[in-house]
Amino acid sequence: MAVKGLGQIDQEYDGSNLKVGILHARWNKEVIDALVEGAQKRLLELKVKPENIIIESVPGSYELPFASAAMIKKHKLDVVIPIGVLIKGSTMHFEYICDAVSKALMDLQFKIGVPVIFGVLTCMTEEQAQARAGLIPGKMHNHGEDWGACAVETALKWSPYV
Ligand code: DLZ
Repeated sequence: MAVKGLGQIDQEYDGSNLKVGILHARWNKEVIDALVEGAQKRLLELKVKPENIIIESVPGSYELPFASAAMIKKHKLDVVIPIGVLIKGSTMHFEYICDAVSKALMDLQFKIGVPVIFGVLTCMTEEQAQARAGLIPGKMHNHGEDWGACAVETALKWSPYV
């Protein structure tokens, strides 16, 4: 049996008072669209109100950290889910962007006091990315759903102590 993945959450969460941002890059659109849909579906299941799910976009993953900070302030968000899909090419571009973006997103949450979920896939192939967005039947689940659940749990459980 596979052990990977978030699986069941630890308790039933009620996200009805939360304001959640989904900020997605537009590179690798097919995969992005599925991940955004997965995150949105899970947020709604955890009772976040549709009008409190704000979706905006940036060109590529490199723009996610700066725009996440701006989006948190602009919409007074309780949590943001930046979503990007980075796929390795033939140069070092991938390594630099993955490294910069993951570090900037980690740092942002401490600076701004709002949780930032890590919704960035860093894949060696397109197929790996499609699998992680649930686009290859029977392979893997849609990781966007995990990010939606992480957002609600983290905002409700930990934000009150910041
Ligand atoms: C330039 C670039 C490349 C090569 N690959 C990706 C990718 O796989 N996924 C992604 O989200 N963005 C990519 N980008 C665009 C950069 O993230 C960024 O938008 C540009 O370098 C402009 O700052």
